[in-house]
Amino acid sequence: MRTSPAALWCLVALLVPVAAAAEPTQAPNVLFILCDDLRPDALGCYGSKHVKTPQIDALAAAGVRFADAFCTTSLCSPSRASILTGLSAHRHGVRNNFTELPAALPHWPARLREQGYATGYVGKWHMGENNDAPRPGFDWFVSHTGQGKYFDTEWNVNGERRETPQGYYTTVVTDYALDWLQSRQAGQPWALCVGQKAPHSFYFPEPKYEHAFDDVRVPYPVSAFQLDGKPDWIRQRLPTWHGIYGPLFDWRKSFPDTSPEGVKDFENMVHAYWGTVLSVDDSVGRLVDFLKTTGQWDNTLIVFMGDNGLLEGEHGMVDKRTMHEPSIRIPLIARGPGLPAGRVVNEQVLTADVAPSILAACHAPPLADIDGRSWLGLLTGTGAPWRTEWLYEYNYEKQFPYTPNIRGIRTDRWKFVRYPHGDSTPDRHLPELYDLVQDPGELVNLAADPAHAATRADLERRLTALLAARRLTTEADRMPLDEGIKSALPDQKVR
Ligand SMILES: [Ca+2]
Repeated sequence: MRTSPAALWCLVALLVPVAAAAEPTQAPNVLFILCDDLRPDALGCYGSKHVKTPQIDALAAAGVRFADAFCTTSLCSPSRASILTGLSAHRHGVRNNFTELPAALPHWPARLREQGYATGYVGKWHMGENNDAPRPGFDWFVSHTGQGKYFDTEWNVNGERRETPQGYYTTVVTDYALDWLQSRQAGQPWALCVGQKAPHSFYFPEPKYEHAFDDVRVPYPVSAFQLDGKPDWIRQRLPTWHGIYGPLFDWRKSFPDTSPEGVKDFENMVHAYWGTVLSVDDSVGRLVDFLKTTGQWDNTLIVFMGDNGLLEGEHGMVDKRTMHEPSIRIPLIARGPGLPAGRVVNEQVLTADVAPSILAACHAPPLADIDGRSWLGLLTGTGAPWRTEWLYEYNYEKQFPYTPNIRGIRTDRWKFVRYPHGDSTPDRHLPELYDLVQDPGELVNLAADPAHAATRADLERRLTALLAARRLTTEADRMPLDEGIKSALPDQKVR
């Protein structure tokens, strides 16, 4: 049967209002959940064989899962500042874990507050080690100093009182979040940030999950024993605070331990890390239940993510900071009005993209002159061409002398990593070059391979151009002097 042009026009006319009605007409609420040091592969929806996370998996199924999401500095405070402001570390200035987020910097919750949102932050803030006072941009701010504790943390409740509710951090932070959500006024949109401590070290699961993985064997990864051709500092890191033969965040009492039997300490550490994630999944379930039972599920944007990745034995390392894949990969899931369901995005998205994306989803004015881009266009196929390369930066920390300065570039296929000395003199560490398509585990460093000299030269040039575009010439790119990898343990107060 043929359809006449007029009939087609009528059909289009009928469809247009339906399509328009699908667009959200009222400002969506925002529930933002930030985990600390969460590896994507510690979640079921990112392929974990052992960690069951049905609540988080359900969010991914109902929304968008970003398969290639990255932090641009793999460290808590710099990454958190990028997520809030849309800026890279060299621009927001939070370049270590002891720097306050500059109060004058615009960030996405503050922008939503200007648009009439009620804004709340509960949980780990961790920009400004000893300051638990309320920060600008939030109507309600409940946090603590430093890392907080898995049990019985002392909280500063909105600058009004300090209290120490007994119990497990993940449960307590969810209780606070639900208290605030229950007190919302009908008709006013809200944005709530929930800063989870989990699964950050030192890993203490909730008692009911202490033995959840007793039957799972966890060997050291293959890459821990394939360090030939890698820069020397990687071998030097092995027995330190951030190496697999070191104390493993107290899971090993006698160290360094290079014995094969020492893997049992490593296995216990990973089990505990996974255990803390199970409680995060329970927390997500409670928050989602609340939204559904109060009729707010359909009009709430939920963004669930981690602040940085984590090495779990890869290349002989624990902790993060480096530019290797497990250190820079983060989980990122977004679900809400106007977003597709069951979509997996493979473009490289960054921590700095979160702020512009949330603001765009809320139809709020964008933050000016930022480094990140909204990924909403990626979801609808209407955006401009997406980035194909980006800059990674990390600055040597005297308090944690286990990782050199890093300036690196990651393209869709290649990764090139330089380790500047910090005084504009030529690099003293061998760089790293990986073909991420042929070698996703980064086992073979191609930096010194003559067959890849042209690729290395091209990536060096592109990295220099990325830096220069941000006015980070060799002379202008200030960073600490690399004092080398050291065996000393970090100060107890900052671990
Ligand atoms: Ca972190």
